[in-house]
Amino acid sequence: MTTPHPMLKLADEVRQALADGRPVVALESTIISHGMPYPKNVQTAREVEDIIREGGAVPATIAVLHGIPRVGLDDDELDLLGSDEHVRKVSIRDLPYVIARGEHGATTVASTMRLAALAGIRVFVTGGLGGVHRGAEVSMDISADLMELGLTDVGVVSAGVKSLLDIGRTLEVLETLGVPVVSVGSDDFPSFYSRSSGFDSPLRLDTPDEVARAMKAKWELGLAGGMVIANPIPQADEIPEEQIGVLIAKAVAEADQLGITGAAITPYLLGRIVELSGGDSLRANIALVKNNARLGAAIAVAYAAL
Ligand code: PSU
Ligand code: MN
Repeated sequence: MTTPHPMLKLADEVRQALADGRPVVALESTIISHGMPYPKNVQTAREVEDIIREGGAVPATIAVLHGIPRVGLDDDELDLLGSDEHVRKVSIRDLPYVIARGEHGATTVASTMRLAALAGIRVFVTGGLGGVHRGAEVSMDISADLMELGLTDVGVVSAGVKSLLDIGRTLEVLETLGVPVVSVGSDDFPSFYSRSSGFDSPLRLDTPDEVARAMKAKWELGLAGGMVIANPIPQADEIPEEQIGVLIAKAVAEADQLGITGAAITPYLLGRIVELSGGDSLRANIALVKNNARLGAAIAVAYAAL
């Protein structure tokens, strides 16, 4: 096992599991602080941790609290992340800042991946990945999540990429960065609320064990960087693209009009889509994160057994 980086504070349970080589699943916190409204966000975070435990792995939610990168949080800490308005959205570039200032930070996919890797965790569960924003050929707004996937050895389970992003260009950038994009049990690459995005998945695997073996092969070969493990939303919870696409387009147009850019854009769009869908998008979001937690736990268990 890797010795956790000394600047991180690990929960005892997480530290012990890693020392024993038992399965651990990392979870991000931007989804809690900036991805869902309170109190559903905190309730979901707890339920997701429970699902990971039921799946035989130890959950490790990652965030920065009082300037300290933390791996594994208790109930009160999850509540603080979900309710305190001063929790900053922290991607890779923001980590030094919140640490120096002793602030609270909710970590994105990129910064959660990095902190997970520094702790020695190989599997991470989230909802949706950041990617290439629509219009990025002018704005150059490409999430640091993609760069991090090219660098850091963590498998990231998500429900794919929201169609508020440019999915085709996101897949192209991932290819350039050498990141395997694997859809589990599907030939289509999923688009978060919908089981398909209209794009074929670059790769397909069908079982947690196959995914674990692909991760192991990658890193044993010294191929640095992560893996996108795309898990389509369950059929019963899906919102068809025809239905959600209109609302997404409306939210994107509004953001454009309001001049919202940079780190604020994803949280704005997520919140607006919840309003425009009358809560349907939030229900789908919660269902897909739980579905990802089930798969992520199974992959972590399979990986630990290799
Ligand atoms: N996509 C979602 N839900 C989310 C996010 C993205 O469907 O909560 C969050 C994740 O934390 C992701 C971040 O890493 O937004 C990407 O933000 P940006 O595009 O600013 O890098
Ligand atoms: Mn951005």
